[in-house]
Amino acid sequence: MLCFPRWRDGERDPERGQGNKIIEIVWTGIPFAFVAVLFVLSARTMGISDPPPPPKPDVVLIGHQWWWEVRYMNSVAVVANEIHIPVGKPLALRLDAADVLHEFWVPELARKIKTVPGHPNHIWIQADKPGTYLGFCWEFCGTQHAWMHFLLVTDPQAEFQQWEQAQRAVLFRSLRRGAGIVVQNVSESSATLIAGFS
Ligand SMILES: [Cu+2]
Repeated sequence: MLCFPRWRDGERDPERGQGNKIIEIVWTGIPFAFVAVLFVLSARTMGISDPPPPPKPDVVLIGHQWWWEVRYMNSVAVVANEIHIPVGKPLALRLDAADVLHEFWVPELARKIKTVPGHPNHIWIQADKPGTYLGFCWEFCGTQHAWMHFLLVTDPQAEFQQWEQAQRAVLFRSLRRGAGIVVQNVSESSATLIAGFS
């Protein structure tokens, strides 16, 4: 409408106007309202899709050259290269790296997220049905990077609890055996030391 020429012979130039407050308020207010609505919608969606992590994560995942360490914070179970999670429960994962950059990725269940030495990252993960998924390290992290796969197994709640308790029992058995070996070694070396002095 503004570009359409309306000129007839003998007609005077139209009046020039400037500083029309109403027009300025309208053409500033409408885009501002659009941007404000988009901002609120985006902030709300971001909060729903990736909520802030809790102070204590459920699982800590540590990338090593070239394997994954998985620590369950509630049960103190520790496993490697096989992550189990319960179906229907969102879990907060904290991701650390022991040596170099790695990247956690389960294409069917979780987005890519880097593990950075000294800078923990966080991600929420939730499964809706039982299954087994293949996960990868997606950051070149050294000569054996291509083999740095892992399994993500989603269990029904009761099965997950059984699995977690079993892993915890394995850990405690190993610790007890380790403590026994230390005690035995200490007493053997003490005996050798005492024999050497006597
Ligand atoms: Cu890698």
